[in-house]
Amino acid sequence: MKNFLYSLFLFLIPTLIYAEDGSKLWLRYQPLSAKQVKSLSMVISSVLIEEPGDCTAITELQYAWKQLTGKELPVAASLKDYSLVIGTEKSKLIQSLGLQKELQTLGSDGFIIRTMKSKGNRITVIASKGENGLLYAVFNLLRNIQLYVPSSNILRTIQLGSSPFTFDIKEVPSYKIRILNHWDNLDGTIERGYAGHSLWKWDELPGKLSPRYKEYARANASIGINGTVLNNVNASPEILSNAYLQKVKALAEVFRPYGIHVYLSVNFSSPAALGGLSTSDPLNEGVQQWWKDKAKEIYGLIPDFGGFLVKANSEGLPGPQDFGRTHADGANMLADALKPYNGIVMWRAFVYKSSMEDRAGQAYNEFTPLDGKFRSNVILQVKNGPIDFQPREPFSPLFGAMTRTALMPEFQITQEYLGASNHLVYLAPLYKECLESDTYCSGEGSTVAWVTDGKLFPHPLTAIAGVANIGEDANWCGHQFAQANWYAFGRLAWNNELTPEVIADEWIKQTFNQQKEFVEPVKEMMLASREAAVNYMMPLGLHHLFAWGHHYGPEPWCTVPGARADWLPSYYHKADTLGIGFDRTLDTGSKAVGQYFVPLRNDYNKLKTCPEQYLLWFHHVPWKYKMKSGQTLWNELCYTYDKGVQQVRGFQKTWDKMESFVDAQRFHEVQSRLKIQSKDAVWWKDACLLYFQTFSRQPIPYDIERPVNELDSLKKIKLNLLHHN
Ligand code: GCV
Repeated sequence: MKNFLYSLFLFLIPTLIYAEDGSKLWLRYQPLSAKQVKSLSMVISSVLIEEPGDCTAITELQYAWKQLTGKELPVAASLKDYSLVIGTEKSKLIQSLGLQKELQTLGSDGFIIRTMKSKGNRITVIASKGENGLLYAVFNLLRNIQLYVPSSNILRTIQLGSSPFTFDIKEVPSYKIRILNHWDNLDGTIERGYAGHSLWKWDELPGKLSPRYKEYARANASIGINGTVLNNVNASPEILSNAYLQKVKALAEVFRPYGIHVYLSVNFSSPAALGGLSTSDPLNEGVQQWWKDKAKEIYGLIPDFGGFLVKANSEGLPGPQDFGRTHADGANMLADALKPYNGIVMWRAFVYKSSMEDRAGQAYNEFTPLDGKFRSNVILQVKNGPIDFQPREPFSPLFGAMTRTALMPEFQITQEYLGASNHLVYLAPLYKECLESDTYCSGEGSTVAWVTDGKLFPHPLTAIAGVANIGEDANWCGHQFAQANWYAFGRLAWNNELTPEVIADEWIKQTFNQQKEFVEPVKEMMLASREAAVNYMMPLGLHHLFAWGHHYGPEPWCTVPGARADWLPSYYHKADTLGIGFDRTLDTGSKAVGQYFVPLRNDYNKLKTCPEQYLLWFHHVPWKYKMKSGQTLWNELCYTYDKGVQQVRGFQKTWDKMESFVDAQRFHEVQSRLKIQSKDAVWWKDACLLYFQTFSRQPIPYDIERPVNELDSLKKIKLNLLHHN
């Protein structure tokens, strides 16, 4: 019996060690070895707290220190060798170290981590203007400890300062507001959410607080996110009722210690729908007063409330145009109501009417005439591309076109068009591609990043938004690797100069392990994954080939009687016997290319100079057109789809080899999702090639994998997933 129990115990050890469900995200704080703890103590061995003891930064530091080293970090009463000194500019000690002037340049969230000498002691100082900065600094320090200490010798490897063994870090976030948009409905469902139901338990709030609220706040703070819009942009007026505001207040109180401000999406017709007014016309005094009263009520409950996010006159939602007013009239009316409390309005530019006008050009046409007409506390929220979060789009031409209006990029973290939570698609390369795009609005170097982060146009407001992929699943995001997209969004919002490589490296090491044999191949897989998805879904500038409603699988043939043309794939691919692609050129097309600055306008306009990744976005191209590779367009399309399939097969091979490096649960979850992705990639390839072949009338090159599906059977697939267009 004893022997049996002993063997059972031995058998269970690995399971216990390896039972991981991903719920800890990148905040796992894996214990360091005794040698590593010793190395660390030769840099930091006590903490001198120049802040009130209940400061969140200290709590997080102590918690993590215990996890990493097995011990509390001793609190020192006075300065000692190897002290970590933590304080804001108000601290006498920080002032005596001569940091005050420098801190003034860092804004409210920036910080310094610096190794210095003081009275003969070698100390590391964490300093900022306010408490939020300290929190970000602590998370930065903890990240660096995790990334560098496990390498053999900390004294050699933490060379973050000007000389070895020192920290010299100074960070100021790229954007003032770094915000998640939750498309969570009040009934607990999430529009385009693939990780279970909403985290927000509206029925239980405000009385009951799920422990996950605090975990959510910690995770966000650890990557620098400082705002959250709790509800769907397709907003129910109900969110502004007092009953819901009480619930929002309860959440705001949990998030506040982590520097996270709460924002709400509002329905433009709330004055009528909720307030019982006869109109919601923004120029009506009663309506204006209603919003002012509502703002007063909100700020009475939540003094640090951030403001409103508004989707208006878009996809059937109400807006100022219903009353013959402009977007500026609508946004300014809300901005005036929020102004006394320093609240802001994020007004979405995602608008398109059911008209014959090219959808890709509509937001630009509606908004550019309003440049300079918005209040200073309004910021326009612009999706990265001109259509709708496709696997690849050129950047939205609104970036750079409205120099007198603050503009914020909106990215999608949730994978509406990228295989939901089944596909491994690391999105940092997509975000970065947009941020790095040169708009040429003020000559070369006017990147989307610089246009929006205040470097080029000094707007008082700078912000960036990501549509969250978070739900109540244990691992938060559905797919273990989808956590990397939440992480990457936060890190890029904090520092838009970081590279996808660096972010992936950080994420893998904190989320899984530090072993080179694991980190390198997994990183390579992540970095290739977005391009792979483009390849097997919509290469060469193809877009919106998705199935009606759920946007998961391919349906390039889709027809729905009475449907809006611009909700159907054929509107976008325009395949016929001559060729394929949307002609947006100046002479023969929709002229949308004219919305870009020179030289892009000219480059995109000409078939020969248009980058091939955008070819079918801007041109209707003959099937036999010679591509740069020397292949015809048709062959190139076939080879690219096939490449996408092969890439996913490669990811499977990579992952299967990683079994010994990962806990069983996470290994199997990822493995099984890669199987789905692999099958889906073939589904995409067969569906698109077999369908487009009916137009090209060319054989699929014989050296690539043959279709394994019949077009007719693929056409019969009807997935029973949610949603409208
Ligand atoms: C929240 C696309 C999505 C919709 C989404 C909309 C938007 O159309 O399919 O689900 O609605 O974008 O961004 O407002």
